[in-house]
Amino acid sequence: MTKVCIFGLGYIGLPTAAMFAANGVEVIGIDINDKIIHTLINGGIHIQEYGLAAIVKQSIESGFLKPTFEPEPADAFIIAVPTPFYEDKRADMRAVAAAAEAIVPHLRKGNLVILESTSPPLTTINLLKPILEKSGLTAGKDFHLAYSPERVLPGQILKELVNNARVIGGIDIASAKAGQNLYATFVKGDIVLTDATTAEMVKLMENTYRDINIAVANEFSRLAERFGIDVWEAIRIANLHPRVKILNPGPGVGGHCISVDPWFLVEAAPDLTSLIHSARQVNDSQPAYVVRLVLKALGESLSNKKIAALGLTYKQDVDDLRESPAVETARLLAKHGVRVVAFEPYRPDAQFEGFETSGSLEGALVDADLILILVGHKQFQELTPDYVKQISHARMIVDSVNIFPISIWQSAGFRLIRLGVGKS
Ligand code: SAJ
Repeated sequence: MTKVCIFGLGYIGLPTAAMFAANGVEVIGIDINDKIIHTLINGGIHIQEYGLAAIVKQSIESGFLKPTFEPEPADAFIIAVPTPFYEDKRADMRAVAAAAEAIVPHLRKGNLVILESTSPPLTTINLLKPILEKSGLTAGKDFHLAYSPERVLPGQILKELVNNARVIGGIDIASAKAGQNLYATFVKGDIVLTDATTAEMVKLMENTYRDINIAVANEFSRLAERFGIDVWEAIRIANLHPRVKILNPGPGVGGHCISVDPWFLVEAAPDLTSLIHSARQVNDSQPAYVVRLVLKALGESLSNKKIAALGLTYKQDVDDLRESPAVETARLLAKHGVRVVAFEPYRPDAQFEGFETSGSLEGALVDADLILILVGHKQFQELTPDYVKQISHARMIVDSVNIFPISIWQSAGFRLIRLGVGKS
């Protein structure tokens, strides 16, 4: 296969496009957002991801990657557009359907169509196939159709795209094999073939499993506070057991994957998903839990108090703000009447409804009464008591991600309150 059309130049589509282009495949990269297309054409990039800017620039300069709005006939079509949810948590599949419709006029015999976007079970067969067959061609007979979930971790996307095992679920064996043939261009990990619905479930199960594991860690943190112990110490010791791997509590679960995907299963089979549903509710209520911790620390009078909220992205050392529990926490806190000034080093210019932001760490810290750590960015891990003392009179810290060593900060005169620590 020498020419591929990729729909969606976001966190997955763009790195995938660049990997194909870097390996000599002609890539037509399609996006509906003209800011993205123009940024790319002009040598820039709209995503911060380690190593990505260089490989994208090189691919565009070499002519192998062409960012544009319109698809062209190609050997393969890959759909990597977002699948968010509506307010009521139902999957919003409009972008997938629109990409499929855009493929129809260009679909030829022998083509391969692959869906990468995380989707509810049966999407490939029940949503994608009928749209593509409007072309007059039959899936499985005239063209190949497969689902191949992206499974890369933001922050390590390029490495994981190449080295992770890649699942390819075909609507038949020939479709799965065509997918294998395509991804073997750059994938060094195992390529595992299965059917389309199994591949859809694999992706949803992976992220749901992680969500539930984080939910139990969050519930453990609440129990630890009630019973006067340090959850971080308890988890460390429990994880010495050879078959236990508890994840970390925190302000909640964000991002466009783990906080979204389990809802696809709840929507598809509400009668079978009470555990999955509860885990989502536990993780979604975690910002309110952190807020309670802060309010308790501040005491009675909240007006005239300023909180420096450090970190707004959905996790450490990425620039992605989607579904971020840190943003939700800052917003909830501000609703209680305290002044919240947040600083996000990866998005210093971002603005939010409901609370203030500062373009610099100093701007957030100055005049603050309490420092709230919401994301464990490396920059915050490196903060020292001496530095903070120079800038701020705040001597109270609420650390929701456990990045500040208690002994160092307490001996420097700070009151450090950590999520999940009853003794504090
Ligand atoms: N989090 C915790 N505690 C933890 C680990 C994570 O509270 O112990 C929080 C993070 O802070 C973040 C959220 O969970 O808010 C999700 O972060 P993550 O690092 O667990 O996962 P994502 O969303 O960045 O990427 C996940 C990955 N899936 C799994 O690890 C099973 C990745 O491999 C997927 O490709 C990606 O979802 C996706 O696109 O679906």
